[in-house]
Amino acid sequence: MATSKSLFCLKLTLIGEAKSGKTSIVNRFFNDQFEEAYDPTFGLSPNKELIERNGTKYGLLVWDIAGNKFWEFMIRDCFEEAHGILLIYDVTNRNSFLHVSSWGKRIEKESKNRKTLLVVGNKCDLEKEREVSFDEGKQLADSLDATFIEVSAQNSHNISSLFEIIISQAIGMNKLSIFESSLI
Ligand SMILES: Nc1nc2c(ncn2[C@@H]2O[C@H](COP(=O)(O)OP(=O)(O)O)[C@@H](O)[C@H]2O)c(=O)[nH]1
Ligand SMILES: [Mg+2]
Repeated sequence: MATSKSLFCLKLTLIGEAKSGKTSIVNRFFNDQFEEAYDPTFGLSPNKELIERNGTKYGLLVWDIAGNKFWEFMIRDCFEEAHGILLIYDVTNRNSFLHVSSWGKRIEKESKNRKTLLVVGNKCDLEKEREVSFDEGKQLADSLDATFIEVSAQNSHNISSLFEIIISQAIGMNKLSIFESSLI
């Protein structure tokens, strides 16, 4: 039972190739900001906020993980711990799509308990440079039994919907852990 000092803790992890826009999506959602310049994430960057849904308070923890091979060992730990996983690719970069496709299959195979998964095509503002169609993204999501959404961290398109979907699906699907509020 949650006490007034404890909260349900909802943990989300972002997975995606370097430069797919993970940090930008988190920055847009938490701070409503966007940086044009690329500043690589080092290791693991946790973001946290208190949210309330249907009269219940939750501590939302979002792990933004560096997208290169060196940090891959951490991705496994984070996805095992997470209630919800955002698989992020850049619609203007086919490699980033193949990257999340292989991560999605790994998560399906290796994960001990069932996860809430969202496949996210970012940078949909760059329509002229698109390399991955909406239908391909949707097909990947369907094959992983995941929801699909296209977003833009640059112009905010669908960013709040993306978090609403993953938060409500993760709350609906998981027995969330209780977390001491002093840690949030
Ligand atoms: N046009 C456009 N550029 C974006 C978008 N999201 C991120 N970027 C740019 O892509 C680069 C990489 O973004 P970043 O969030 O650091 O990627 P990360 O390595 O996955 O965390 C940065 O230069 C961002 O400004 C987007 O939605 N649209
Ligand atoms: Mg980053």
